[in-house]
Amino acid sequence: MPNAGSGITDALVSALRRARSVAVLTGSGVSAESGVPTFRDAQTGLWARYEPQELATPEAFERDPGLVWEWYEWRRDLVRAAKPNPGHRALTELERRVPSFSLATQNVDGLHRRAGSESVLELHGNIMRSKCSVEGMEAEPREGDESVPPLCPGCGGFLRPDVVWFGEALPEDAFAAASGAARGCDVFLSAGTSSLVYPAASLPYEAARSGALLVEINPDDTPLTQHADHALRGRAGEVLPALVAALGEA
Ligand code: BV8
Repeated sequence: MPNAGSGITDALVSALRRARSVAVLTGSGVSAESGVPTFRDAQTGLWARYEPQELATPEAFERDPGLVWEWYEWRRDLVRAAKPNPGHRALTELERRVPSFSLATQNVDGLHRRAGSESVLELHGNIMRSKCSVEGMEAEPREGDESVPPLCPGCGGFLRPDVVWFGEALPEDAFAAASGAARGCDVFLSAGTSSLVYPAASLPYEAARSGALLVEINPDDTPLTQHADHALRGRAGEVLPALVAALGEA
């Protein structure tokens, strides 16, 4: 039995070895071991009195754009200081080994790409990019612009982080590609997510409905656990490398 502790069975390993197509959905739990707090653990220090879901909304930005911008600047500093962990790297290795691979992430930290993953679908955007809150196109502040938030060099409107806020639609292409991959995969891995935020959380169910083997990697239970064929208990930075290692030589 490769790694009984976390529930990695021979059946799972041989299914993964046979897989022609693997689709993955990740959440902030995968970045926790890189020092980027999960969404529910993010609110420490002066941000402790705010619910993330309250700040990550167009309404909050309308009400107090400076506060929201500062929150994202604080989170950007955490991401700048972070490095990909063995969980991120194991997914780049899996991508190399499987003929068709798709990695959809709810994370806005860009760590999958920094780990070398190529087919990354950023369902909720990327915190290190900014866009004009009026025109919507990607934009960076003018040199020396001290205003908070900084202003769009084009129209003078406020810049905002290029992320998807609650109540906003996901990028159509990325979500359509993630849905297609979920429907066409042999094995679907859900790693480090509480499976509570939609429509991303609908992807594992779409995969299961299409006959895929559903694998969840999380130290805790989620609403998805009861639907998983394999619920691997543990931290992504340990379980994902163990799973890829169990596949043996490429
Ligand atoms: C929309 C970017 C409509 C910003 C984010 C259906 C049912 C119910 C509600 C809804 C529904 N459909 C829509 C909704 C509303 C809402 C929603 O889902 N609300 C929830 C809270 C009930 N969805 C939306 O608003 C979406 N938009 O529906 O628009 C629309 C449609 C068309 C046209 C116009 C409008 C937009 C959702 C995206 C919001 N943006 N992020 C930012 O980051 O600031 S969501 C954000 O929160 C993250 O991206 C992520 O998606 C989510 C947090 O979840 P996780 O990543 O899973 O993190 P969490 O902290 O919750 O859990 C961590 C997990 O890791 C835990 O399980 C823990 O056990 C585990 N863990 C910890 N350590 C480790 C670990 N696992 C492994 N290893 C470890 N070491």
